[in-house]
Amino acid sequence: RRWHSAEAPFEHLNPVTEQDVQQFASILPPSSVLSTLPPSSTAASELDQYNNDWMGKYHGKSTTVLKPKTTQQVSDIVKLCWERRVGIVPQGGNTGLVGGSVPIHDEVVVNLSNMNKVRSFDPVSGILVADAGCILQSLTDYIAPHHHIMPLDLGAKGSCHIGGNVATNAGGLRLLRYGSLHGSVLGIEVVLPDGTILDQLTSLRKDNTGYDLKQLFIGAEGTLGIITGVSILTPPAPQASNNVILALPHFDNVLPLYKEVKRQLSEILSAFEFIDRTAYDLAVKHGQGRGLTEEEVDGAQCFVLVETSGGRRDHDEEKLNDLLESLLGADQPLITNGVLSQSPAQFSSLWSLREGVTEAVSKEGKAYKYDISVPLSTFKQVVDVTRDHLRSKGLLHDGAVKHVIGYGHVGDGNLHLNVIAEQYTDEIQDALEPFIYELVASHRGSISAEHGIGAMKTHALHFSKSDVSIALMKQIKQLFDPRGIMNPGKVIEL
Ligand code: FAD
Ligand code: S2G
Ligand code: ZN
Repeated sequence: RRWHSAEAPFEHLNPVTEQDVQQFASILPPSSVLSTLPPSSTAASELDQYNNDWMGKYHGKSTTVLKPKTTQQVSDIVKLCWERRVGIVPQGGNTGLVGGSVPIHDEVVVNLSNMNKVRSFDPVSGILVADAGCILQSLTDYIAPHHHIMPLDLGAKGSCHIGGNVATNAGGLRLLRYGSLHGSVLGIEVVLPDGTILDQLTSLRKDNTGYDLKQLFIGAEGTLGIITGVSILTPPAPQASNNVILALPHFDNVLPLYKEVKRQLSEILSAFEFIDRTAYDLAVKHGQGRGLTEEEVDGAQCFVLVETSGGRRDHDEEKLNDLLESLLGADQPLITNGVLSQSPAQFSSLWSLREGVTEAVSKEGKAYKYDISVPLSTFKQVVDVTRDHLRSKGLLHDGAVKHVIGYGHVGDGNLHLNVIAEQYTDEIQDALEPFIYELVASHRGSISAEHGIGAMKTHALHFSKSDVSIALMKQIKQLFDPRGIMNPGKVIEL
């Protein structure tokens, strides 16, 4: 944030006062008002979990966290902030990774955790209508007995909210099979910056009546309004899921492997995830899933996790076994080994090797995360060029940068380039930015594939969006939030 005047969006905003807290207390039950200001008397330390992001990289100084239970309460709160020109940070599970979910200064945090009711589920159509504060895993558990699954899955499922997922247009591990939230979200209910409730919570598969307004809020990261309800189409649960981890001797084999796996598995392919060797070793080191044997990983430069989801376990297993046989039996095998899960426990353990990388990274050190879209063929080169760049700056050693790793969603062209350091320092930050953004732009990629812009990348939007696009985004922000109270300092630099 040292790159641009983060102060600009805050010049016209007011801090929360005791009178405001009294007003909030007249709208919400006492348990929903956590403030260090009277009449509430919350200790500042109790607000830490709301003021600090998941990585411990972004820190706010909010004095007041509000936890409404109803849409009307959200509307009344927002109306008050609108009139008082008090900044608001909408917050879900606070698992965001770009600093979007915590205050930059002392904005009010509106945390949706208390809005966690399922409003309806139709077991025939699979259409689920839920409060924004429902945790993704809770919704998964709720619809499982009805033989449906959520159309997205991500490592943060135990904490992230469906409202936060929609606000960030989260991608995740199932996008390859079930597509983006821009397709699966059918409707949303949003409280606009002036407190107006926009009820677009339709459950219609088709509704071609005017501009599709909900799309504006999907991925807006809380800068255009607070999502209070989501209507989403959930797919039928596969009768059988299986997975296999493949060890590759060279990264260059990933593309031909992806092509072959798509050809052979076709409609049952549901995930194709890449993990480089260091990412794999860190996942095993930090207990994220049972690793393969020394012999199975011998000489592997990277790994691919393949998941199938189909209608017949025996049919799918036959396809997977044929795939493995053909891969291992080829004249120039693309893989050195493959381990097919033989039990639900092993299925989860193989997934943990991929899903647990984020946790492992955060246990290993302080992560500089670059969630980027670049051509599949450049995944390894981008990681290697970044590592060489840090080495040329004398920063690649213990005490500064420990590792530079790559993993991610191959089918989405989405690489998670993570630089793991002992500490967050200006020297490392300045070595990485704008270097990485220029590298992404040289590949005509995107500086943010799925995690969004947040506070982290507002100054870098121009690497992936034209001036015309950014000007239109600013006009949309101006239209919905002319007083700039909704998540100020995030996504768009006004
Ligand atoms: P928060 O972090 O609370 O907020 C995120 C943003 O959304 C903020 O800008 C916030 O203001 C806004 N927001 C939250 N709730 C609302 C609301 N109700 N209305 C309006 N705005 C709102 N992301 C991926 O895309 N793919 C992954 O595979 C993935 N894996 C992850 C794995 C781990 C272990 C972790 C920690 C994070 C991962 N993430 C991933 C990032 C993060 O989980 C997602 O961005 C997630 O969608 C955030 O949801 P949340 O409820 O935690 O939102
Ligand atoms: C993933 C999680 C965040 C990260 O694991 O797919 O989106 O960069 C990431 O570790
Ligand atoms: Zn991801």
